Amino acid sequence: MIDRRFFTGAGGLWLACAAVSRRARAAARAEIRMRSDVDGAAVWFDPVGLWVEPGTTVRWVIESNVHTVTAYHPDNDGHSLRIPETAQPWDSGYLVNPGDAFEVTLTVPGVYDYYCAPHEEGGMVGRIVVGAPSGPGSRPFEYFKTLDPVPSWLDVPDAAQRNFPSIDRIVAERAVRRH
Ligand SMILES: [Cu+2]
Repeated sequence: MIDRRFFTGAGGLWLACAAVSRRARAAARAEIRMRSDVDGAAVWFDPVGLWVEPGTTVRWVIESNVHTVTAYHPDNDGHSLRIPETAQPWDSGYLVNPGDAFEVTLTVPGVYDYYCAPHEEGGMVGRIVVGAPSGPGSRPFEYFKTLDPVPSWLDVPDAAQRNFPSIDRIVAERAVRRH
């Protein structure tokens, strides 16, 4: 059931991209589900890695548990900058009911890393590549330690670092699922 739903979503994304190439700048859309196992011990974004065309509206939907969708950006509690410099940061706030959704339209090309505020330490993070990968999200997690002066941003927790799919894999596979 869950697998079928995922493949339906991926097919929809492919159709949306194909439509964009045929009709100039149609409204491309993609969906990411916010999931949990029964006892809440495991939580994740599905897919965890996604490639989209610039201008795509990405929609996150709660399937179970309570989550946020929050961009890695200093405006969000001092997190390190891991979205393009000129992109608008976002924070959904708490989404608590199944079916609750939040969406952003991503126009600036580059890599966007984001997290779920209550579950970041548990590794609930995701990565979206918009067009060609570039920007702070394409750099190593410690990149800001070499800036002068060094910003007092938060480190990305180890469990979170481990769960980001590589940019190469996202570009090659378009949608990467947690295994
Ligand atoms: Cu969460």
